[in-house]
Amino acid sequence: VKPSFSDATPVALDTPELAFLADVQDGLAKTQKALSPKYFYDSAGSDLFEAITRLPEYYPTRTEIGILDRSGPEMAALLPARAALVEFGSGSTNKLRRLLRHLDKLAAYVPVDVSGEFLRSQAEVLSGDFPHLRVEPVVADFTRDFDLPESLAGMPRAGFFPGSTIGNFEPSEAEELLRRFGRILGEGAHMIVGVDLVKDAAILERAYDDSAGVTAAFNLNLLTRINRELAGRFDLGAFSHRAVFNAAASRIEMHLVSDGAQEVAIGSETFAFAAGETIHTESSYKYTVETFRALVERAGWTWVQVWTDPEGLFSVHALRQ
Ligand code: AVJ
Repeated sequence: VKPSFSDATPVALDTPELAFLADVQDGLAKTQKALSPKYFYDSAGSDLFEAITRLPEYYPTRTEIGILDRSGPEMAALLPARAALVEFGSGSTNKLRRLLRHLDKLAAYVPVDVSGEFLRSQAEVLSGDFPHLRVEPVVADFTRDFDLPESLAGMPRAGFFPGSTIGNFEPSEAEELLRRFGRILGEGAHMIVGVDLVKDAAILERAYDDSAGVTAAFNLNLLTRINRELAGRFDLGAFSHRAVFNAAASRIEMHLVSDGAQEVAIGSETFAFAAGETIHTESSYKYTVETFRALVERAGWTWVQVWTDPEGLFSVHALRQ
């Protein structure tokens, strides 16, 4: 059901659009206005994110791939033979391929994502290149508990959570996420997690505010999506992208800054912005090996090993239940 706000037809209360509207109105009603980064990834936002991963300033993706290429055999040696590899939030498959190349004894690959059609398209791509690999896509939101398919019963489990996606969560939420992954994967499971490392603020800020303006477009696209899907009236020319390293919280923050005082209507509500007031659209937490190890252990996992790149920009950790 696509609720159009012009006509009076009643709509079901649990449509994704109304959840989106409720999240946006709640977020903009906060003293520090905020929107959830999960809403970045409409089709335009996903394309912009793919472009971000290729930017010279955005080092995480290429650096993580380098670590997986170089140290994949050691990671593979740590994982049990004939395991089911569960990827939480299956992004583009190129990181996975780096790991798969070394996992010739894998019993199954289980991509988990909220988007069913994305999963199906990725499964087709993979089965083309790995014809002997059993692929079992699972449509689920990994921020909630879910059960793995019965067909995996008896297989040792390994989790894969690359890209420093864990950095999008507050540390307390990241701990809860790892605890949940432990429940979902079960006793004796292993995990491989990608984590971006703390570094010079200028390098971090450039990675989230590139000279070509692709990250700015990615951030502003959220307002375009709200205008399109929620009858929002954002004037995109009156908001600016800002990326700042909050050293106290050890996180990059992305904001959309209101250039002047303005009011924005969204559906039946209106939101006032003072000049310079911001919407906090994303946090990307940066860890040291030690602070991430401590988080892993608080979440009930045993930290096993870490691999980094020569410049120490990024890290890939192996954990065990
Ligand atoms: C996909 C969440 C890992 O936090 O680095 C990239 C998203 N935001 N540039 C990140 C992102 C701005 C990315 N994650």
